[in-house]
Amino acid sequence: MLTITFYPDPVLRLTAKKINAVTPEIRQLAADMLQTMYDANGIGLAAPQVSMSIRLVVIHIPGAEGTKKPIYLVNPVITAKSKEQCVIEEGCLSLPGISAKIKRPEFVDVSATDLDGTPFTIEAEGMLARCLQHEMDHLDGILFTDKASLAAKLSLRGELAELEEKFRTGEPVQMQQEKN
Ligand code: K1U
Ligand code: ZN
Repeated sequence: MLTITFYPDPVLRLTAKKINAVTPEIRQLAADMLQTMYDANGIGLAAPQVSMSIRLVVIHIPGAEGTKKPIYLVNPVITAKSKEQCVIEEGCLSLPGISAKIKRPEFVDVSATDLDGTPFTIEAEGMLARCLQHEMDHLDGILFTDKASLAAKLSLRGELAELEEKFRTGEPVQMQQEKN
């Protein structure tokens, strides 16, 4: 199990590096990220959230409208996004206890490489489109709170300041609904 990095760790603000080759180490990291995501009850995880500043994302959205199986994305790129936008409540494993309604494109097309080095594309809508955008923002050092409305940003100020203080003092951060 990997350790999830919390806001405001500077690694979350870096532009992650492109992966040049899918090595056994990258495959092992992807497997460990997936297990870490499951243990934290998440639906997605980007490598910077486990302090690895590389362009690797895992996503598994359970349920009938979900992804059925995990998706591994190496060097993902959004190739198209819809003009239609929608508002969905987002959370983030790196910002435990914080959520906000965020407006983003409703549909996106994403190109990436899988763990065999094979290119693939996804035409995504709903929660998958949302999660892809959220995770790919992590690769560019962007957090969902950056995209919140001004009113939401103001109301989140106290909670963000609490996480900043815990980071400064080293006080442990409580994950939400963490599995035992
Ligand atoms: O990147 C992350 O921190 C993972 C994040 C993904 C995500 C959730 C919701 C919208 C966009 C992206 C999470 O998995 S947060 C925890 C979670 O499972 C969840 C939270 C809110 C709604 C649905 C799921
Ligand atoms: Zn996140």
